Amino acid sequence: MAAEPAPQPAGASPTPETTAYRAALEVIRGVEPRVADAVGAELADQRESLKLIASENYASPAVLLTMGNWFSDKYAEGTAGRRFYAGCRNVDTVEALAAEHARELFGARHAYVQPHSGIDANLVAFWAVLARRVEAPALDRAGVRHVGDLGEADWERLRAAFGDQRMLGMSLDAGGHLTHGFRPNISGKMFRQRSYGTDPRTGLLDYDAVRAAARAFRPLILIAGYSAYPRLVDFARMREIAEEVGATLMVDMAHFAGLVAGGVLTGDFDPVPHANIVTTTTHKSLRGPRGGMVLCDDTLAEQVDRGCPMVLGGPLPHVMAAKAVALAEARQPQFRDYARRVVDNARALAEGLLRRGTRLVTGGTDNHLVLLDVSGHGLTGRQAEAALLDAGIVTNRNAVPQDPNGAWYTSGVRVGTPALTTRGFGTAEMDEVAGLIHTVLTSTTPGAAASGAPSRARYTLAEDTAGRVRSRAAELLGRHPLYPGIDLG
Ligand code: DSN
Repeated sequence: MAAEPAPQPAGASPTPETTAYRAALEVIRGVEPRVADAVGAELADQRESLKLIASENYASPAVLLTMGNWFSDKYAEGTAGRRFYAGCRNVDTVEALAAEHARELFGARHAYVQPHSGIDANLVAFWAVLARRVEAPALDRAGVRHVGDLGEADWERLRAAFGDQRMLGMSLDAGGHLTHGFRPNISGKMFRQRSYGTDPRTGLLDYDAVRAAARAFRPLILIAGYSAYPRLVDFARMREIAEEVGATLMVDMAHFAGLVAGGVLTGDFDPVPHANIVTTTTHKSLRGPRGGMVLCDDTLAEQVDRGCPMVLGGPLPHVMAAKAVALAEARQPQFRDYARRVVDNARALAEGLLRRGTRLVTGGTDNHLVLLDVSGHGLTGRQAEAALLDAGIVTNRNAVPQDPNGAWYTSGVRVGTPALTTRGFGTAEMDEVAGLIHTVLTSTTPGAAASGAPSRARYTLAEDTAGRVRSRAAELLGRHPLYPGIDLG
């Protein structure tokens, strides 16, 4: 990991991280020992499992430590230099630093680092695009103060003020995200949504089909980005399509921000020069604290900066400070090496799975994630996810295109390499991980419900197989200790 000290030899004096965390846990233990125990147990769990959740990572001790301080006590609505509260000079410093690092790292004109999550970042972006469209008087006529206060009748009034606004995004089963206009998310209430999918023969994005959908639907926002698509997206082509139909191109790069920051996704595959507005989380491949961020051009900057209080609660200054630290880390040359290794590892994992006979959506990967179609093993995603967890391999089930098992049981399992790459795993080890996954999938048999009918949740995996996989995983994990400088005693 970046800036990680070597493991401590026995008898050596504790590292600063060890001292810091032991002291912190002692203080917490004095108030609620069960929380201190849970914090310690979480470190043990993370150390002992093969973390393959594509959206997770391990932030550096510097990033983690930056979040635990008195910045948490401060209200700071507004933006640096224009606050609704007094006493924000230190918050101004960290917010401005985070924004400056973000602009430099991504080559963006403007950066807004307040969003608390990816959903929040997307909401800020939607709002900015809508607000630029209709301007403040229409918002006032609709009586909008805070989205959280709106009831269904308010939405009707609001939609009337905005007109019939439309969003075109990637379908969920092709790898799109709930916040890209789907009904369970507020974006599905703000916009009429239509989806573009992938080519059923190849699983790849079909730009001609996206163009045809955009011409027919004429969206206000064309949204690109994904949480389960294992290939590159050509953002230059997406911009051309957006321009042709007068849409704003928004890219949600939450999953692959680290690959953009690390210079792996460049040219047509770097969203920042092509999109009008880009959103991201900061905790996935970017390896920062849990949070979000918006990058945009000058035309949207003023509306984006109104994210709080328009749609966001008060900023989290301790997290903005940690974003500044993480973004500073991502500007170091080692981060470029990390990003390249994430992709090399994903490719090695994909090749190892394919060689052993597991089906992959699109037949491989170009980024940090791999989507397994486990139906060839006679399993649902839910059965596979649970069996893998029994063997110490943490993944998440995910729909595959046109999934007959729907979004709950699914036919897929999504895996990704950002976390294990941070631990130091290389391509040969990822091939071994592919072997462990394959062993579990081929050793798991689907179970039956109490009625005798096939179950989409029950399964059997022999304990000795799970144990063998766990012990080989432990050997691999032992080569790359997590947070080697932290010894909780
Ligand atoms: N929950 C994230 C993921 O796992 O991809 C996306 O929001």
